[in-house]
Amino acid sequence: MEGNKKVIFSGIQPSGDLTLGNYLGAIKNWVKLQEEYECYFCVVDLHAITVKQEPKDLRRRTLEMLAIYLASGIDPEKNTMFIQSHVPAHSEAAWLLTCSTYMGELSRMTQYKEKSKNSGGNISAGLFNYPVLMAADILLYQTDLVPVGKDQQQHLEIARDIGERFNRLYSDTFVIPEPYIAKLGAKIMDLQEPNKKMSKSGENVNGFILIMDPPEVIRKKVNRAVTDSLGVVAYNEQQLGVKNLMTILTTITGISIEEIEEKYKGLGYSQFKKDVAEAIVAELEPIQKKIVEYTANKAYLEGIYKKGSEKANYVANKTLRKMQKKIGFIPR
Ligand code: ATP
Ligand code: LTN
Repeated sequence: MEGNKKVIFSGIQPSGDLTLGNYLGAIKNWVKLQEEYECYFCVVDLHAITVKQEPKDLRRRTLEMLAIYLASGIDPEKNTMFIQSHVPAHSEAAWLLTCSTYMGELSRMTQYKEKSKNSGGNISAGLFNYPVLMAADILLYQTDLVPVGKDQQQHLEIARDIGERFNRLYSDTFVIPEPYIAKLGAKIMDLQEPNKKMSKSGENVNGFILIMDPPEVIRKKVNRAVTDSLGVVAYNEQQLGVKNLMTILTTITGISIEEIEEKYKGLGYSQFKKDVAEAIVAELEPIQKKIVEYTANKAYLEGIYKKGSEKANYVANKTLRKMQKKIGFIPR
């Protein structure tokens, strides 16, 4: 811990275009938390290759992801931003932790079960081991808090189990992290099938909004979002589509659910949808401009990820050395 601030670690895979779900469920919270915590924000390229990646796309997306962090308001002076593969301790710690992780617990992971369904039978051992690498990411920085969307809760639980087990086997080594899952926005739903999470790998493009979608596309997608025939803007389980749009509006604007219900009483969905679309456009447009600027400035990005990896390597290696020593390896 530095300056008594608690430590935050989080990461996003550079494996596809980012959605409004990723932004509201993860990055927007990071921006809020950065003042209070010592933060590490990582682009997890080692995780991305658990499924097949085109090398040139992976390269482009990794830098884009860093540009998105910056454009969203993560301050490079206050936080450590880095690329996971630039800190070899992640791969090494993942191996050490793999050796005290059970096949049984890994095979219960929902994300593994879901993703291996779509892999056409060739499931990589990396996909199976994914949660151990994620545990290594988190534990190496003695992390207190991990801000993620709801879908990552199970991975956080196994990271805690892995850390606790190592502490028990070899004496106290790791801080055991807590998840930080926001009350609102932690699970943005698909606009076409509001019982499913919004995902960049969703089949219907009208179901997700990408961070880089132009304003007219955002307006069209929100306008086409599935609602219901009740015609009342209300927050409940019978109106999942409307509930999701209300969640998006409240997460972006800060206007409470009650205020939204009050404001649209008797007005139907048309004005409501227009306002949701404009809120998203107002939030994303300035970020999009900055993403384009940062992406074009390769030298600036390089400066940030190099400085970030220096600090990250220092902190991660300290923990890794402790692990090696406790396991019984001869010091180098
Ligand atoms: P995919 O959707 O393609 O399976 P992913 O978006 O879940 O991938 P990541 O890009 O690594 O995978 O997710 C980054 C962060 O975004 C994580 O913290 C995750 O919990 C969060 N997140 C992803 N989808 C949503 C969503 N629909 N709503 C809120 N948060 C989300
Ligand atoms: N599995 C996460 C990405 C991730 C992560 C992490 C998140 C990898 N390592 C460490 C928080 C902390 C996902 O969102 N799919």
